Amino acid sequence: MIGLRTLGVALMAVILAVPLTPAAAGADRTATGHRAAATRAAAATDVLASGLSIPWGIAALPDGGALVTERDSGRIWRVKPGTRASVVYTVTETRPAGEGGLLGIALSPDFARTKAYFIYYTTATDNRVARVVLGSTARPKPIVTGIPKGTIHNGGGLVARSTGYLYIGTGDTGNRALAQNTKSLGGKVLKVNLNGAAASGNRWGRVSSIGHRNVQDLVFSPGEKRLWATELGQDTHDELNYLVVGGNYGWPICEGVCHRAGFRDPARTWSPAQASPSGITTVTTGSVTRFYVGALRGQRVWKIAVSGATAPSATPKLIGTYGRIRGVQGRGDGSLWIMTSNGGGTDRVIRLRPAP
Ligand SMILES: [Ca+2]
Repeated sequence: MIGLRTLGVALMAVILAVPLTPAAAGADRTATGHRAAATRAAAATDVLASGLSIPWGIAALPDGGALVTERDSGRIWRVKPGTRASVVYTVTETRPAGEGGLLGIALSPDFARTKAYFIYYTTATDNRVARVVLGSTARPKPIVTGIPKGTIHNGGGLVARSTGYLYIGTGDTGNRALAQNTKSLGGKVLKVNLNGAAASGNRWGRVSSIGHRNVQDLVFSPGEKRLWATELGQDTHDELNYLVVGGNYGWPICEGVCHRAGFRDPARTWSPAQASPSGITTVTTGSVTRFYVGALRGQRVWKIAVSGATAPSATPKLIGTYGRIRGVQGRGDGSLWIMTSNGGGTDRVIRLRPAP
């Protein structure tokens, strides 16, 4: 009996050991471990800065940080994971009122050498774009002045192209006739050289495209192949537009998709309740790029598949999770930074890793 029992124990040990051979057990544990890590990563959110009020523009810095503008205070914050956010500059000549104030920000294409960046802000007399050097206390050097200002529809988006152009999104300031007036800088996308002079190829001086109501932000697709912009519509149609030089985007004659000769239809529209789209960015993971748009009234982030000049699908993410969302910034590590826009010193810069 003892011998049989010993044999039985030995057999049981063999049976138990079969699935636990070192190779099989190791592979199993590794796979499970990866799944667990992926699950944790999907839920990873880090508050990178808090206590802000209406952060508006964000520009990624090459060191993994970012510059963030605060609309009403005129402050520019440096935000970086693992460090405390700090004010690096204050735009004292901005005069915030309504939707005006310190708005967009973009690094100059020669930032690595010059540490220069551009800001869009409202003054006592206009909206303007100026050049600032990180680390310098010198006053902003204006490169484009005379963009119409108002208490609403001040535009404010900026994006630079590596080949030396700056694109500027403006608004109609509530005076809708400006959008079709090619002599006004309001309700337009401007394309200028880094010194503010009109870029070659524009049809109307600094004006690249017309018929915009209130351009919020701009972003290039990977490889700078195409330029995209978010635009706030009136009552029915917010827009995602693929921009071309010389294009007429319809406002105020046409809002949303009109199928009308001479006007460019948006690639995508939303109702303002679902969207009120503001910041736009891209996140590339492997060979796949997705666009992300922060929604103010919609209190969400839209994840958008873009194919060529079309945007075939859009998926809402984070509905209601953080309140109003304005600035968004994709990062090379596959994460997405978002900025809330709830006001009262409650706003945050949050990293979602990976992008939702
Ligand atoms: Ca339009």
